Formats: sequence, structure tokens, C-alpha cells
Amino acid sequence: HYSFFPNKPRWPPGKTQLTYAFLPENQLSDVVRSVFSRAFERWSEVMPLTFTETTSYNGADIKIGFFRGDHGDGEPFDGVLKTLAHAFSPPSGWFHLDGDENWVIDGDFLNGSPLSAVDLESVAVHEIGHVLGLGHSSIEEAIMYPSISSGTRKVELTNDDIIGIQELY
Ligand code: TQI
Ligand code: ZN
Ligand code: ZN
Repeated sequence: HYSFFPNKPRWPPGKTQLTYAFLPENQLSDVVRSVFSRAFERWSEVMPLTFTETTSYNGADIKIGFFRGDHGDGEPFDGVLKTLAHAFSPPSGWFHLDGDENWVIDGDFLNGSPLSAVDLESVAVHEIGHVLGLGHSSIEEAIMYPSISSGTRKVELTNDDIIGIQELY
């Protein structure tokens, strides 16, 4: 079953369009940016909020960046595996990914993937859930379940994720 953060924080009711931006220093390719765009779309399909990329990092509601080790928010990253990413509850908008992970995009994971492979879209869909105000789910199939096997892909929202976000928005 889905959960929320303490006090059930959410983005303000009047705000139907949220903007997101990437840390300019990361200089992400179109391929990487499209993974995030797809991940946002999965949520916007089932809730009354839309997500638009903007180039203004400081002005964006949701600020996405890849960082290594200690990056100044008291939650240092730890190299390969263990912590992969984190996002803070609304309306913080901070969404950080561990730059030391072996991020995979559209991998098939059938053969030859390193043991440390982490699917970027799977993690993005999960972290966007946190950015929007969802906590963890006890249902193993849910996107918001707090564990995923490395080298696997899990990007489809389940009913549990959908009912949770629709209770919030
Ligand atoms: N990062 C944790 C996570 O996002 C950070 C965290 C722990 C957290 N407790 C929290 C964030 C409570 C918000 C609220 O869950 S992680 C997974 C999964 C992580 C883990 O790097 O461990 C995914 C990031 F679910 F696969 F285990 C993304 Cl998808
Ligand atoms: Zn951080
Ligand atoms: Zn989580």
C-alpha cells in the first residue's frame, strides 16, 4: 500500500504546471533528457499536473542533477550502488542522482550487463513519485516499493501508485 510523507506535503493546489531543469554543469545529452521526459509523462498521464523542461535551473520547480559523493545537502552519495538517488518532499523539488552509478538507458539486461547496472528511467519514475509527495509502498510490484534488483527495469505505474497520487492531487 502507498504512503505519504509526514503531514502529507504536496505542490500547491493552484499550481497545475511544474517546470523542471537540469544542472547546467551536467551538460546532459538529448537521449538522457528524453528519459526524464518519459518518466514525467508516466505520472502526468494519471494526474492533473503537467511537467515542462525549462533552461533556468534556479527558476525551475524541480531541479535535477547528477552529483558525486558529498554535494552539500547533508546526504552524500556513496559511489557505486547502495544509494542511487534521492529526492526531497514537496515543495523542495530537489532531485539528485549519484553520478558514480553505472546508469543504463534502454538496456535489455539479458546478457552482458555489468552487475552494477542501474536503469535510469526506473529510478527517475520512483524519484519523481517522491518529488510529488509519495512515500514508499509495501506492494512489491509498485514503482514506490523501496527496492529494485540491479539490472532490472521497472517503469510502469501500478494501480497502487496511481491511487496514491490521485489521493494527493
Ligand atoms: N534512495 C532512496 C529512495 O529514493 C532514498 C530514500 C530512503 C528515501 N528513504 C526515503 C527517499 C524516504 C524518500 C523517502 O528510496 S535509493 C530505489 C529502489 C533508491 C532506491 O537510492 O535507495 C529507487 C532510489 F526503489 F529501487 F530501491 C531509487 Cl527506484
Ligand atoms: Zn542530494
Ligand atoms: Zn524511494
